[in-house]
Amino acid sequence: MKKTIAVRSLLVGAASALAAVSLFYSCAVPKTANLAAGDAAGKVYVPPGSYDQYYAFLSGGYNGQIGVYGLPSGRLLKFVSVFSQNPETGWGYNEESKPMLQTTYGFIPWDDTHHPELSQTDGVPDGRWLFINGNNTPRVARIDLTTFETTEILQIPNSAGGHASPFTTPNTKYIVSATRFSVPIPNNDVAIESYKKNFKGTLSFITADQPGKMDIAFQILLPGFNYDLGHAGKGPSDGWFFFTSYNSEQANEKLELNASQNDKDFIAAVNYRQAEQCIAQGKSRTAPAEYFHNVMDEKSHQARSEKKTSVTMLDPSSCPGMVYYLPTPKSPHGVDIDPSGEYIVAGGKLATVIPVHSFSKLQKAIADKQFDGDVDGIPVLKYSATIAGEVQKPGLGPLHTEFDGKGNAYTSMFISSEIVKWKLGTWEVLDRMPVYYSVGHLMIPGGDSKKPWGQYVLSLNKITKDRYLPTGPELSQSAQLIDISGDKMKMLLDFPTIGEPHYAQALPAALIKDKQLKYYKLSENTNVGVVHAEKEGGISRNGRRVDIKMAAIRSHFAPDNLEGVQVGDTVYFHVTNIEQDWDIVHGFAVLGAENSELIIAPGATRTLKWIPKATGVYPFYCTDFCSALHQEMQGYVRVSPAGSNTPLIANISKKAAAQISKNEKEHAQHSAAGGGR
Ligand code: K7E
Ligand code: CUA
Repeated sequence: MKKTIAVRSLLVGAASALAAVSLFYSCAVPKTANLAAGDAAGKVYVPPGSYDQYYAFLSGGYNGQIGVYGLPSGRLLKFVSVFSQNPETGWGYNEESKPMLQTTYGFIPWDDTHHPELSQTDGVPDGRWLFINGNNTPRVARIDLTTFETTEILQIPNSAGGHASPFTTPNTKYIVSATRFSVPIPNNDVAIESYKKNFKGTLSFITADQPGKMDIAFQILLPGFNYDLGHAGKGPSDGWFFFTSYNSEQANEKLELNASQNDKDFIAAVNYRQAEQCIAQGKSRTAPAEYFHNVMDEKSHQARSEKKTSVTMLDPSSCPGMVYYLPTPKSPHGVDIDPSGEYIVAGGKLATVIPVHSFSKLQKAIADKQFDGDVDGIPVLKYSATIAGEVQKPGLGPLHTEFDGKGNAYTSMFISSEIVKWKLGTWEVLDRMPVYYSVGHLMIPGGDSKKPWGQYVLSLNKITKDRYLPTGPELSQSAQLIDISGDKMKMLLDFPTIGEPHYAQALPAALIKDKQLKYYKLSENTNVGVVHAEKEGGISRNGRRVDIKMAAIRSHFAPDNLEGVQVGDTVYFHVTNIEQDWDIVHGFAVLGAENSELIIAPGATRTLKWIPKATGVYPFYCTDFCSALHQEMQGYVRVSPAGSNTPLIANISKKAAAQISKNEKEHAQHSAAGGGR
């Protein structure tokens, strides 16, 4: 709890720098500075009909989704619905996907996503899956990169603020999640003042290499700091994971001031192989923990939720050699490991340098017991024993670092709004590029992996102020594409993003472009409401529940006229798109429905729940312009009073129905089989 003058003046310095930058925004910026001389347009131009070179996956931040953009053009290709309901796709509205958003807090239709992370093989993005974290209700999700659909969501128990997540180990054995907010574990009713005594942090290691089977492999219980970001070691540091923390002061109020007192906070260096060994030796315990695991079944297109009730918990005191603390200035944010696996780069939000630890020095410091005390039994290593170097005068507010694979590092500077290029090993600053404005993360395709594709860096900016046509008080965030193929950075392109792109990942399009699923096989569809052909459509009643099975095909629904529904029934429209053709998508919307439409990929089934409240005739129609006769793709459902005797009819006029029932009677009399519908 020391309050030094130096700390104060640094804080004031940062604050006044912030004010200066704010002023800077509104007037003096030469808006076309540092453009690649004349040829920038040509470098990002992707002619009509041609493909972008990279897929980039940008977190949507507080919209809870992922935006997929092409690079270098910056064209938006798709939104992947993850933790948020999305009316554009029906995600979280249709009955099939609702269980994906189930948590111990109930059905949560929203989250705040921060960090997309590609799966890796031998430390290189492999194009199998993309993971992303839910920050508010701690969760991790898996997105299948053949369908660009979320297929699995795991809730993280004993956690609050799943921010340091879901960074992967080099072969995707584990992804991780750490508590940003320490909380009582298990959470319970205690005085907030008892923070230092009762609040703890957890690090979760999540098995990730088997689709449909994500689970908490183990959790590590740590002192009650704020755990912020993480990255796995690779090469020589493979088997280790590094997490930044701030608030080593363990303040529980006015953190802005009270968590900025200590000159250094910590990076937690975790030997997860040691953790595995301790578990094998029976040194862990089973702790109660409630959490949901939700999986979308590929064949039935139906998500299922399973509630789990315990986790494997490791206490550092019962597993010596598992966790060490590396003192690191000053409320560090990002921690990034260079492609060789030797350097551990921290971003100290309020630091005046970029500190870089050395993994080999870390190993030696542990062997030589170069400790500087401990925190709750966790050894603290001497700063001088692990530090490899400091980048001097890098700029203000270093947050995150990516690498180009050619020995250079690029660090985002939030306060001074720039990207700074520096050299690994000599720590000298090589170049600076102003960005507009207040960059958070930055991203080089593969830039956190063993083999970066070091052609571009994308600056992910928080504030756009005067950069675009103004749109009221709230403006978009933005991305800026910078060419890093030469000695000097060249600004190429500026494009707005939907949502706040905290972090992003990208890979060469060639890795996944030809693996895309074009349609779901109808013959393999096992949804309870599926129809494989038009003639299987129909309506049935079971008490107050009515199930309508429908086929959608250019350009009609079958059946398309429905009667016998009553006010207060619970009606399920199960609509199957029976097309077996790429990109022929149908929609379904019914007048009076209280949630979204359905959007149905070829070969898939989606179900809309509807409780009609008043009698009448309600039209429904296809919402996705699918053919020249798309406007003809419609139908009606008649709603009669509760208890009425309107017969159940699907697609059949009364006259025809009467004729059919007459025929059926005759058939029955002749002991022949009746015609189905
Ligand atoms: Cu720096 Cu959430 Cu990764 Cu945003 S975090 S910037
Ligand atoms: Cu089907 Cu429009």
